[in-house]
Amino acid sequence: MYKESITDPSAFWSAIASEFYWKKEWDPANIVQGNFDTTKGPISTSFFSGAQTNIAWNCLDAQISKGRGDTAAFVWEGNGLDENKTMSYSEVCSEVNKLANWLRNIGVKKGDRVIIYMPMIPELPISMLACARIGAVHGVVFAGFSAESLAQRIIDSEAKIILTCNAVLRGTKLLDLKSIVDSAIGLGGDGCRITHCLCVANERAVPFSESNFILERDFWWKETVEKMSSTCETEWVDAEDALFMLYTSGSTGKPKGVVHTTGGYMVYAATTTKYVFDLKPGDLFWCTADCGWITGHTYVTYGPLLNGATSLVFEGVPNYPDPGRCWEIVDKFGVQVFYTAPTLIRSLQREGDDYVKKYSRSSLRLLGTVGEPINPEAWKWYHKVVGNGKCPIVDTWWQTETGGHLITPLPAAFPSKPGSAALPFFGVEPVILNEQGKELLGECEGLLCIKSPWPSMMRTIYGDHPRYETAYFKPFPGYYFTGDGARRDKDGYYWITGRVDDVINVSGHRIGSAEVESALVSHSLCTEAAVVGIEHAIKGQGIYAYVTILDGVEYTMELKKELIACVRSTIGPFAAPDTIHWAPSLPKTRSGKILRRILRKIACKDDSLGDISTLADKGVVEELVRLRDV
Ligand code: 6R9
Repeated sequence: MYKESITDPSAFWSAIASEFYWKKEWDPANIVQGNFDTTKGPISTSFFSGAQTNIAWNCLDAQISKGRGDTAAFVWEGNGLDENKTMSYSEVCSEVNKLANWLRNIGVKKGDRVIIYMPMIPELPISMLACARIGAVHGVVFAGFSAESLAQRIIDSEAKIILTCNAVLRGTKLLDLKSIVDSAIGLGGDGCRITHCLCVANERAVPFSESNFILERDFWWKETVEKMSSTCETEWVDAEDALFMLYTSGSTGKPKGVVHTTGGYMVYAATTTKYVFDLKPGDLFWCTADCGWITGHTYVTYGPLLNGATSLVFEGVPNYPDPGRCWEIVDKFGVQVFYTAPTLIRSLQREGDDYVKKYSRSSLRLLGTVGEPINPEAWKWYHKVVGNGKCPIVDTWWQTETGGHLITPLPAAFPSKPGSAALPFFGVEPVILNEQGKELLGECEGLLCIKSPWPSMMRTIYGDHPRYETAYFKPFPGYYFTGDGARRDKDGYYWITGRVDDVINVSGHRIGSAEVESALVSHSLCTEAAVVGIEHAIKGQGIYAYVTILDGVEYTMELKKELIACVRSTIGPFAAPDTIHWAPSLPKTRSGKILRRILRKIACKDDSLGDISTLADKGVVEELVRLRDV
């Protein structure tokens, strides 16, 4: 199948696409189009050009018409042990239609952006599907982002509608989401165009209260949406119409609004879910990712439903009430396929095997990982202890930009190697380039690029196509540059070595060092900051920040705490630096460029600093080493 997908992508993808419902067929002469070379005109990709479809229809109505109306679409497990509910495909379809009708009633049209800022409750994927039903573009913002980050995304997306929830309990922590939304709207000032805020009342977290409600802007879900009709006319959209946008961090500047379109994304999300997770209708699949990240889009919401499977949505945290929670849930519902991030595996491994062995886990038949390289020790523990040595592991490499898995094992189809993402998925042509952009052959190590379009690749950055070209295609003309390094072994297996740019991967979350730096210097006493990623036993990478403070100001514990608090409130708690290192000055070249390579070495206590001849002032390094433990 792989060979066929590369030699004749049009035939390959159109055969698969034929299994979905299309209101209008594609133009057979233009099934796959793409240009990755800026010297040959604008970068563009299209799949199934001319066709019309609707992904919500294919996720819901198509399944119902195949007799799956009573099959569970979502099994929801709340934060507390006794909170759960199952929603069938028919029930989800009704709820999606009610919300779609409400959105349409208040004037939301095809192409309009709708921001979703919600915890992992069924209303989150339902909101995504309701937007898709009417052709609106959803922009989910992870509910761990601060008011400031949310405001930035509201402004950039020019959204007029926000869907949220008053509050949520995660473990024992209460998150007051509605007040974060209120602050974000306030912070947005004139740049914020929000006219409607729809709020789910989560009375499990806090009692029903309207104290902060603003008349004509704020609406309770249960008082408005519940009253709408449960049938809704589907908006048929072009295959290349935008389905959603999702912000992700790059190495420079503000987060990028990655835009995905409908047809190619639908076909690819469904196909990867089917083959990589071996998922069949009615199977119970649990992807632990939050819908605020790409993994939650493709493998909590769209992929499982497009396959008629049941997707488990978990509101809580894996260590509450104790570190056995995941396996308790697996046994309670009979989860067959479990997909998570290496950071979670490592943190549970540290708690010992007893929490795992307490549960049978006999329903599990396949395990997956995503988000960061998995170290072989964690891989082996996952395989041996969690999977009882009988479940294949799929280590799936992909990105927000790629929409779905690009390099991944296919379970039991070929031998796996702990720590390797194995081989490219159907239609994917990876290459490894050297720094000069030359393709390396055979066994090699270098920069990971992709040389031809695949159906679910991002089509643009919202409002900034030039940035799309500059960030991903200009570095190596003719190739999509992933920002990752990789090694290819003698069997053609890929081993992802991690980011080669200034993106830090903390617990599988992408954080741009530039964003953390700008949050630090927003503190009135911080004049300069340089942030690097360093190895972290549980999180994969941790954030190490060098800060220069105003001359004459004393560096105190208090100030250190304030600086960390500044990052928490500007970006979100997950981006808080692990270490703050006082730096009276930073190592720079004569032209003023910060030498991060040296900063990384000082941070991980590797004092073989290598070539420091480009340094303008060598004394700076000695001083930083001296101040390391201050
Ligand atoms: C899906 C997702 C993408 C970055 C990517 C890479 C890292 C993801 C990986 C992996 C090694 C894997 N990454 N999966 N590294 N092995 N199996 O995580 O998207 O949040 O955009 O992050 O994550 O560095 O470039 P996103």
